[in-house]
Amino acid sequence: MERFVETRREFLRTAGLATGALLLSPKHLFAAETEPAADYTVRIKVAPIEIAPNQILSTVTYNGQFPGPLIRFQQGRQVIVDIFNDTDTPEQLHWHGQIVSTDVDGAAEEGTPYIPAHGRRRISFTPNPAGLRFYHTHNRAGADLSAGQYSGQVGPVYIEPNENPGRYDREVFLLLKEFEPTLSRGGDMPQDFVSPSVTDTALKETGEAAMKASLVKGMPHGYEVGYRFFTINGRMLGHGEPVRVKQGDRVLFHILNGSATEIRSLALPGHSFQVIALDGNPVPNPANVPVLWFGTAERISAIVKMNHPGVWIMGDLADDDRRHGMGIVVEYAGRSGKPQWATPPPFRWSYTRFAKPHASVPAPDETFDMTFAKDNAAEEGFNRWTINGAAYPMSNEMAPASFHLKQSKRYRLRMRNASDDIHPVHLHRHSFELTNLAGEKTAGVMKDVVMLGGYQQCEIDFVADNPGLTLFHCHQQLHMDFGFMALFDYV
Ligand SMILES: [Cu+2]
Repeated sequence: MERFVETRREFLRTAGLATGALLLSPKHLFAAETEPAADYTVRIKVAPIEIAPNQILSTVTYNGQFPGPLIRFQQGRQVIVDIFNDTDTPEQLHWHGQIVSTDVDGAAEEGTPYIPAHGRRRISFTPNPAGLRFYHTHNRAGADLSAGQYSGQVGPVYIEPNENPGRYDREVFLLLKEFEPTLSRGGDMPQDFVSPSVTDTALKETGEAAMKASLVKGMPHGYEVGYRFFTINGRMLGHGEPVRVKQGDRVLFHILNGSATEIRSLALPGHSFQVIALDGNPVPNPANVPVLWFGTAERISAIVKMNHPGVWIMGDLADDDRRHGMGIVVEYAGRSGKPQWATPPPFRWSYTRFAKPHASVPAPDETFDMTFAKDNAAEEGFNRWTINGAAYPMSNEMAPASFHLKQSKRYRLRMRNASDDIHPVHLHRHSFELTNLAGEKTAGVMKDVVMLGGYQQCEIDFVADNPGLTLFHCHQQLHMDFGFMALFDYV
C-alpha cells in the first residue's frame, strides 16, 4: 500500500531525479534552461512488474511501476505535466473524467497530438472537477493484446476539492486490473446484478434475430477476452500489503476499475460500503450497499466503518477471478490467521439508489437517439460494433462528427442497446447526469461512464460547456476498437 499511496513530495522527488538525469544530455540542456520545471513527470516505459513472488510480467507502465503513481492535483490550480515516451510506439495519455481541452485530453480522434516514440510532450491544464479521476492510454489495441489498456498504462488521479467535507480517518486507493489476456470464442459477462432489470422486447428481437442469422450463415461467435492473472494495486490476492485497520476506523476507499474489458464487483464480508461519490462526483444520496459493481473505467468512493474485527478478503464475487488474484486482505490490528471470505447475499446494483429522490430534470434542448448493435464476428473474427448503423473507422484517426452541439445547450442521449452485452459507455471532456434507466426516471447522479445492460435503454443529459471535438465510446477495449465510437462537434 505504501508504495502505491505515494505522497506528492515523494512524487516530485522522483520527478526531480528524472529532470536531473536529463540535464546530463546536451540535447535537452537548452530546453531545461528556458522552460519552467514541470509539476509532474510521467514516463511511459516497458518495465517488469511483480504481481506475486516470482510472478513477473513485462508490460508498458507509467514511471516503471504498476499502477502508475497516484497523481494528486488541487482543483483549479494549473499544472504543467511532462510526458516522456520511452517506447517505440507513439502514445496517447488520456485524462479520464476531466474537463480539459482537446489538445490535452489524450485522444487522437479529437486531434490530441501523439507523444512521439522516444519523445516528449509538455501539456498544461487546470484540473477539474474534484474527486477520483484517472489517466490511461487511449491507443487502439485491435487484435494486439499487449497494446492499449491491456498494458499497465493505468494510474489514479485524485483532484483535491477546494472544500473537503469528508469525515474519515484515512484514504485507501485501490486499482483493479487483469493481466495476460487471451482470446476465446464467446463467453458472457455477468448481468444479473443490473437493476432495473427490465429489457426492451423490440431490442431483444432485433439483437437475437441478427445473431441467429449470423450463426445460420456458419459464422462462429465473435472473440472475447479472458485473463490469467487478477490484481488489486498490482498484486494478486495474498501477495500485497494488507489494508491495516483498527476497530472504529472510518476508511475512505477510492476504487477504480482499470480493466481493459471487464466488469468487476467487490465485497468485504461483514461490512457495508457507504457510497459517497460515483466517478469522483459526490452523490445526492450516500446510501449503504453490501456490494460494489464497476463497469470498465468506473470509480466509486465509499466509506467503510470498520466494526467487524478479523482478517478478511475484500474481493470479487466471481470465485474464479478472486481465486486467481482479484482481492486484497483487510486486517484488523491485533488479529491474525487465514483471511476469510463469505459470499454476500444476492444484491442488485442500481445507480438510482444514490439519486436525488423525487427530483426532476430540465427538459433538454435536443435529444439524440442512438442504437448500439453488434455484427457478430464480422471483423476478422471480432465483433463489429455500430452506432446507428455506422462503425467508427478502425484506424485511431479523426472522422467526421456524427452529432452536432451548440455551446451551452442541454442535450439528452437516448441510448438503446440492441445487443446482449453490457456496455460501459463514456463521454469525454464532459460530465453527464443519469436521467432514465430502463424506463425509470432519475436525477442528480453525475458520471462520465454508465453501464447500459443488454437489450436495455437509458438516457443521460449533459450541457455542452467545453467546445471542441468530443469522443463518445464504449470503454470496453474490444468494443471501442471495433467500431463502438462516435464524435460530437460544436457548431
Ligand atoms: Cu461495449
